[in-house]
Amino acid sequence: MSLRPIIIIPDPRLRKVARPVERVDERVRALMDDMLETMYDAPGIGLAAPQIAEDWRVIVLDVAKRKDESARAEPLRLANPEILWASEELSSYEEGCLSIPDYYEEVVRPAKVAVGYLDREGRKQEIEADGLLATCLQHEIDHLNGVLFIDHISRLKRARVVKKFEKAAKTEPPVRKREPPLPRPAPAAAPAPVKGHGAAGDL
Ligand code: K1U
Ligand code: ZN
Repeated sequence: MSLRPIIIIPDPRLRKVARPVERVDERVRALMDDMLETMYDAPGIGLAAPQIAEDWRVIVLDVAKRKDESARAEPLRLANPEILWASEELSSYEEGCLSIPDYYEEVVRPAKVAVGYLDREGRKQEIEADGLLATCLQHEIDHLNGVLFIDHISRLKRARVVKKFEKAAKTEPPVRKREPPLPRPAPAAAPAPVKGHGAAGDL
């Protein structure tokens, strides 16, 4: 498994319609595993293959850790996901996107969905979702069609955020900036003996 760089807007690869997977083979499984590792590391609750510049209809999700970091991982790996049904009832959620770092906005989408897909073994599956999982599935499937969550917000807000990232792209490399790792604590060294302050029992 390996960590992959996440591309950010205005990278044109985020606007392409991704190719369907013909067969879930070892290469697709390796891609799914790389994507999960990259998503957990980001950290995020979902990731679509185009976000790591892979032109395949593959998404991964794990919404279990959204509220509770210590919750057990519940990874989902989906190839060729398709929305089979969406509720008329709508819900609003403040969404973010790893390809649009540090920008959050309310998005209104169907509250419940049924999604068909191929799992890690290439078996046909169906999942019914509501709440955050329904939101995240729709966000990730949008990525496979070159659609970003900012396409669901007002034209004015979208123009503002796109302009900001276009300006940054002229001066910075087009991958998501990562926080530098925290400095490791220095290995505990034996305290130097202080003359005249020896505790009772010192040799
Ligand atoms: O597709 C992506 O860019 C991932 C995105 C998924 C998503 C988030 C919120 C609503 C719908 C879809 C993210 O994961 S953004 C980061 C995020 O939500 C998060 C960050 C830290 C801890 C937990 C979640
Ligand atoms: Zn996204």
